[in-house]
Parts: sequence; C-alpha cells; structure tokens
Amino acid sequence: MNRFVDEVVLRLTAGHGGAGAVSFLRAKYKPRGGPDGGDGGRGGDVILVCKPNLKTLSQLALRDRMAAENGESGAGSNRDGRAGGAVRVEVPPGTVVYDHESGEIRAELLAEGEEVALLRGGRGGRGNAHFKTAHNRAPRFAQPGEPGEEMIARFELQLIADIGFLGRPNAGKSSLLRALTAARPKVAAYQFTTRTPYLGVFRRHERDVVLADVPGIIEGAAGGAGLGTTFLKHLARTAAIAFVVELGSGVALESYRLLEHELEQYSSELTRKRRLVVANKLDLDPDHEELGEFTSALESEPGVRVIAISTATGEGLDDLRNILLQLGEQHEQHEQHERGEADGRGLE
Ligand SMILES: Nc1nc2c(ncn2[C@@H]2O[C@H](COP(=O)(O)OP(=O)(O)OP(=O)(O)O)[C@@H](O)[C@H]2O)c(=O)[nH]1
Ligand SMILES: [Mg+2]
Repeated sequence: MNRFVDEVVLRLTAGHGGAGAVSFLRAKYKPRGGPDGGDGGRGGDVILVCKPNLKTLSQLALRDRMAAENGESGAGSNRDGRAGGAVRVEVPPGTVVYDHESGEIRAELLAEGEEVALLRGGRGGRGNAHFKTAHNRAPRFAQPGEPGEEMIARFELQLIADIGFLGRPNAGKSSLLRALTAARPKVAAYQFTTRTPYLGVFRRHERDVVLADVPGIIEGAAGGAGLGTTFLKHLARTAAIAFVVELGSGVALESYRLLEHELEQYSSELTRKRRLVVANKLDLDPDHEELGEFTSALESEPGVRVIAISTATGEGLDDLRNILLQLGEQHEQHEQHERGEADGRGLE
C-alpha cells in the first residue's frame, strides 16, 4: 500500500495561450492578399478532481510541479492553434488547497466527483486577420498569448470522520477502533504503534458513523515531541473529539489534562468542539476507584461527559456506540442547517 501522505507542496501552472499569427494570403495572381493569421489556442486549465478511492496525497508527493499544456500558435490561412489540454489533479475527499505564499484557502474538495477549476489557462492571442482596418489593410502585428495562471499550492488532507480519537500512546485508541468497526489497525503494548491516522466505520440504525484513530500525543507534542501534533489536523472536520484515557495505572486525570493542553497549543478552535471522554481499561480498575476520582474531578466542567468502557471485556461499548451515533447525527443536522442557511441567503 502507498505510504500515507497528508501534506504536499506543488508548483501548478496553467497553459499559456498560443500566439496569434502574422500571415498574408499568398495566391497566384494575387500578390497583395489580405492578412490571414489565425488565433493562438487557449492554454489548458489546472483542474482539481475529488476521487473517493484515493486515501492519501502520496500520488502527488512524487513530483514537485504539474502543468497544463500550452495553446498552440495560430498559423496562416486563418488556421487557429489547438487549445492546450487541461491537467487534472486527483485528490482524496477532505483535501484543502492553500496558496502556499499567502496561506489563503483556494479550494476544498469534499464530495465524490467534485471538480474545481483552480487555475485558468491564458487566452490565445488574436491573429493579424483581426486587425485589418480601412487605414491598415496589411497589419504586421498579432497578439501574443496570455500567460497561464500559476501558483505554489499546498495540499492538505483532512480526513473526514464524525468523531476523532485523541489520546496518549497506549490508551487503547486502536483497540477501540477495532472493537467498534471492521478496521484493523495494529494494537500493541508499546507507544506509537499507530503512526498514521486510520478510519473505521460502524453502522447503526441505518447510519454510518465514521471514526478516526489518530496517533498518540505526548507531553510537548505541540512542540514536536513524539510524532508531534501534525496529525491533529485530521480532527479539524470531525463533529466531536473523543478523548481516550486509560484507567488502572493512576494516570487518567493527568492524561486528560495533558491532552487538553496539547490540543489548546495546537488549535484553540479544536478545543471548542463537542467532546466525549472515554475512560478505557475499566477491567484494570475493578473497584472503579480511579474512575470515581476521575469523574468527580471532571464533574464541574460543562459539556464533558465521561463514559467508562473496556475494549478487553466489551463493557460499555454498546452505550458508547449510541453516544457516538448521536454525536454524528447532531453533526449532520448542524451541517444541513448551515447549508440551509446558505441556500436561504441565495433566495433573498
Ligand atoms: N486490560 C486492557 N488492556 C487494553 C484495553 N484496551 C487496550 N488494551 C491494551 O493496551 C495496549 C495498547 O493498545 P492500543 O490500542 O495499541 O493503544 P493505542 O492508544 O492505539 O496506542 P498508540 O497507537 O501507541 O497511540 C495493548 O496492549 C492493548 O491490548 C482494555 O480495555 N483493557
Ligand atoms: Mg494505536
């Protein structure tokens, strides 16, 4: 399988327009024929295409530039140049394209088949046949083609999931994804087993709920420690974040605070997302001693809900599925609402 790549910088160039031609009709017995220079062809566009079968940007990481074809020049006998072919850049759903220099967002591709004409090819120049006037019956000039648009683009992939998992290494995020979905990320008793994000889906009441397992976060991750926090960009599109902590070793509360802190350092916007706290490994806290301390410490915090589970015994998983489903549905309603508002504005 391709390695997972979620960020790529590429120089993109649309095609230049072909030059218009300077030419004069040369026919026997007609030495002073009129101008017949054809127009240059249009340069090709740079088009982004959303392909759901793609899961990473790795296919773009092999190159540092992509360009559309230039238009051909015009020719005599009023022959117009051929237009340049477009270049189609295929990207997975969830790709955001930034202008690398200004940081401005130029395109976002979410749905299957979506296409965005990112850069326009240059117009072809007009041939001298266009410039004949009563005063100048033999124009010796034609237009050059216009240059194609160009940019340095940064492609960023943000996986599209309803709920993303955030946790320290070893908390059991991948075990949870395996327990809830058919996804099979590796599970092991060491840190950073998961090195790239992983998606899994479960179906309940005829709805799909998409979960994202994200590599573990350690203290200082925002500053680059461990695998850093760049994978947290995959939480950007989720409806909610499930903080996953482990019970049984006395670190649940400390872990939760650390996750909050690192998330805040990375993006305060993400801290405003709906959140759920999943206290895993309940089987290692049989008297619920640590769970009790943990929940009472978080009791006073608004909007924080703790659910205790064990992926080892299956305890709590069914409740968790229902909560995840609700969070996913709320997200959908929220998005529909936003779309409705946007449409409403258009009708005013
Ligand atoms: N006793 C017990 N062990 C668990 C439970 N859930 C996960 N584990 C174990 O905890 C260890 C880590 O599990 P993973 O699912 O790989 O943890 P992770 O959070 O994905 O770890 P990273 O990928 O390194 O961030 C493994 O040895 C699991 O078998 C649980 O509910 N109870
Ligand atoms: Mg893992």
